[in-house]
Amino acid sequence: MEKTFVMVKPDGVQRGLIGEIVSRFEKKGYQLVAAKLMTVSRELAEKHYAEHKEKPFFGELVDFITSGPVFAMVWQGQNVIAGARQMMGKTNPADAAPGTIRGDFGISVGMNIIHGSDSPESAEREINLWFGEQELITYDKTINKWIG
Ligand code: FUP
Repeated sequence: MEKTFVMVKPDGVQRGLIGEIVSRFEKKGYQLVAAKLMTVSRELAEKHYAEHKEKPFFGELVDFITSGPVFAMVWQGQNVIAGARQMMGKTNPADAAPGTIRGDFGISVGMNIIHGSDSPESAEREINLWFGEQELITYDKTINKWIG
């Protein structure tokens, strides 16, 4: 089953949006496979954003993502990589449609609340960068063994 890496950025954590974001992914029907609240080292930030190394905003990007805790997650489901991107909305919240996470809660392109992998290759790279294999939990959410 397809997996993707999703992260609530420091602005989303500070604004109390972790629950809202997790809730939207749960209600959509995706399955949470891993999650952790963590601070990000410059080394990890630079690796994560390596494709933007030459961009003028690279320094600000690394400063921002290391400025406070992030909530890193792995979500699983059919077509979850593209589906998560749709739920997030366009990179610049000014262009993101209402109903998307960035469209509903974001204002600036630098602080746009959430990250999600943009392709199967990025998803694999980012999941391996942010999580150890033992942190990914496999469970069957169709079995109701905890209730009734
Ligand atoms: P996304 O995949 O939607 O997160 O967007 P990108 O990979 O293109 O950009 C990564 C991050 O760089 C964005 F979340 C915000 C930041 N960014 C800027 O700060 N300025 C820009 O002009 C473009 C992106």
